[in-house]
Amino acid sequence: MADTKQNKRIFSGIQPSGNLTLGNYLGALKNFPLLQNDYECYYCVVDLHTLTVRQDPEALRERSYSLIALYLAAGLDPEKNVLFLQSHVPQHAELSWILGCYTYMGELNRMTQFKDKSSRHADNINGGLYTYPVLMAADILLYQTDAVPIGQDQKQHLELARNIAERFNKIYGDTFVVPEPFIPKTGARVMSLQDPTKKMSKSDDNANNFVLITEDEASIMKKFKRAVTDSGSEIIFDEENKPGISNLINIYASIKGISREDVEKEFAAARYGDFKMAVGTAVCETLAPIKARYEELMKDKQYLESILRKNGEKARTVAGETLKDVYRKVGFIV
Ligand code: ATP
Ligand code: LTN
Repeated sequence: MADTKQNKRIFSGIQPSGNLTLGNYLGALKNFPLLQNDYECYYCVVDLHTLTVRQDPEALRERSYSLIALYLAAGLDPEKNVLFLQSHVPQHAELSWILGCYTYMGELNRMTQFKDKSSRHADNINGGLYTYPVLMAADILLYQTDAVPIGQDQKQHLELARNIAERFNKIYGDTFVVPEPFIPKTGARVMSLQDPTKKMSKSDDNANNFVLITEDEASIMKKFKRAVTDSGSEIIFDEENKPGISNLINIYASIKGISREDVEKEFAAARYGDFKMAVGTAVCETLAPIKARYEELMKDKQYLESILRKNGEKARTVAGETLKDVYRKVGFIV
């Protein structure tokens, strides 16, 4: 049979480590529903990953429900996508152990997210933080994933997953599909509104640096009004000399689904102040219905719970098949 998109698989995950930002939305979440009609999609709430940083147990549980509600609110149809929790599928941790034995320290030492997070959490540089990319590789490889929608910052981790898959396949014969990254042209790296040389991040201490998906309109507008811009007055994309304006162009292009050049043309005669307000308004228009739907969904935990239970079952079946094949190949009695 021809290899149609229908039997191609997508996998992606987001950590329930905080409220999602506009960066998470444009870099990842916004692209998830675009794939649901053409691919078999697995979207996971990767709760195991969050323990690399200390979590409050009750808050973590609440944020996991919250993230599933956001997946749905962003437009993911629970009948068409497998929406599930990582901790409901034990095969993630099991495969992670095996893949760890096929990953070199040298490879893990090169991971920039590890270097970055260990400098930010110097009092808790734990083993999980170090081996985290191996768990991410297990997440992806368990589902024989063809493509992984992610933001730019995860590209290095995806490269590692590819290398591990290729290494394993070479030793034991074809076992894993080697996944491709799916990184959007605009919105793949949304920068902080106050310091546009660093990534917008949900764990930032300064709330003026980010906009949350569920933030109220007045607050979003205020943050865009205060967003740092650059010297000069032209609205042109130049990341090196105009990081602030370039970030805003990128956000607007991604929200509207247009190119950066189109944004430059649309605002050729505009002033910085007007442009900032236009970006803020476009962001609010897109996020408002998502926020409203999210708030509705959060009132019905039983519904969210039922989705998780049903889909956990499906995910375990698919993951179980891959793991069994791996166990057999490495020499375990299955
Ligand atoms: P933290 O700030 O706690 O490290 P994070 O937001 O970087 O978290 P995740 O929640 O795991 O990390 O990210 C989920 C997805 O959002 C990933 O695909 C990631 O690449 C993407 N993403 C995160 N930040 C941005 C950003 N600023 N711009 C674009 N995409 C982003
Ligand atoms: N490492 C990612 C989250 C993540 C992920 C995944 C993304 C964990 N497992 C599998 C895509 C596929 C992050 O920190 N943003």
